[in-house]
Formats: sequence, C-alpha cells, structure tokens
Amino acid sequence: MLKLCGFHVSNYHNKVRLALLEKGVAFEEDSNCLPSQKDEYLARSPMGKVPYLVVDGVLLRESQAICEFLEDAYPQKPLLPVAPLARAQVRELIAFMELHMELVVRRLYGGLFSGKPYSDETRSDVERDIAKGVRAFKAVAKFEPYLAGQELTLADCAAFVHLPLVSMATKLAYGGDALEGIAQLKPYLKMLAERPAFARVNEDRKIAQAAMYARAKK
Ligand SMILES: N[C@@H](CCC(=O)N[C@@H](CS)C(=O)NCC(=O)O)C(=O)O
Repeated sequence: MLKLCGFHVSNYHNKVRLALLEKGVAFEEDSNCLPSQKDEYLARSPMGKVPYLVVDGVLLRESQAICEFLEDAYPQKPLLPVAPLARAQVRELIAFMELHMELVVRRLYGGLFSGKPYSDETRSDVERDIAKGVRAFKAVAKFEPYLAGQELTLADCAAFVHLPLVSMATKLAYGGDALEGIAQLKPYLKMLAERPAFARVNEDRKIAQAAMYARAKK
C-alpha cells in the first residue's frame, strides 16, 4: 500500500497527488504532514521537506523520484512516453520548471508570504534568473495541447502546480507576471483544471490555503 504524506498547499505534494490520481493508483494520504527540521521529522524526511511516500513501510522522498517510481511500478496509464528521447524531453521540461523557474522564485517566498524580507541583491538575481528559466521553458513547451505533445505527462502535473506560483510571485515582486508573454499558458491551465484529478487537487488546495490564512490571522 502507498501512503502520500504532505499537505494540500504544497506544490510538490500536489504534483505527486496529481500523478497518483491521473494514473488511478490507490493510495492513502496524510495531508496534515508539515515540513520540519525536528529530529523526529528528519528521521522520515532527511531534508525536512514534503512530500514523502511510504511504500510498504519504505520511505521515498523527492517528488520527481516518487513520480518516476510510480511510472515504473504502475505502468498502466503512463505519464511518460515510451520512446527514450521523448521521455527525456518530459524530464527536461520538468527540470526547466523546477530548477530554473520554481526554485528561482522560491527565493522570494519568505519575503512575499512570511514577512522575512529579501535583499535587493536577491530581488535582482531572481529577476535575471527567472528570465533565463522562462526563455528555456518557452523554447521547449509545445502546448499541443499538452506541454510535451499530444499526451498528458508528468510535465503537465508539474506545470499545473508550479507555473501559477511563478506568475503570482513575479507579479507580487515586480508588478508583472514573468509568464505573461506565453499566450498559450492561460487556456492550457484552464484545460487542465477541467480534468477531474486536477479539479480535485485545485479545490483541496484552495480549501487548505483558506484554512492556513484563517489560522495565520488568529
Ligand atoms: N525537491 C523537493 C522539493 C520539495 C519542497 O521544497 N517542498 C516544500 C513544500 S512545497 C518544503 O517542504 N519546504 C520546506 C523546506 O524546504 O524546508 C521535491 O521535489 O520533493
């Protein structure tokens, strides 16, 4: 049995949840599991992050490693193409989005969402680096209608959770959406949001986010 641990606001948790739901793999979930640097949590997740997946008592961390495990273990309803080059292109898209877009704007999150201001240097470094990430993403994103071509893949699970954060963070920090110039993006995200698995993850995220804001206001 599989158990996914994390919380519904986490983009990386939601990426894995989307893959599980789209693949139709049965799983349990602990959605009250928060990142922590406490020893007890680090014993389960050595980076102190979410998500992690429990597979028959064995713990697996890192969303991409988890998604690739799911592909290998549950090949029905694949989210990676068969051809090696096409598989690599999906992974390339995910690397561009995660390493060169989401992780870049993540440097602003403390300042934007938790009142821990970032420096002017961070502000300008992020502005420079996100432009590179967006350039790379635009060079490979197909929108035909999915990111990697005609089939839904893990790249779409990643895009759905990460790209709205890139838009939100850059709007807040710079007054303009770094993804504004990608005309296909809004209709693409809307199309994904109509799929039952994506609608469910989005709805649960909104509920969890509203609860989080309500707790923070208290
Ligand atoms: N590379 C990791 C990133 C996971 C990640 O950054 N998760 C965030 C929540 S969205 C987290 O746990 N942050 C707490 C921390 O970094 O200490 C993955 O793909 O699973």
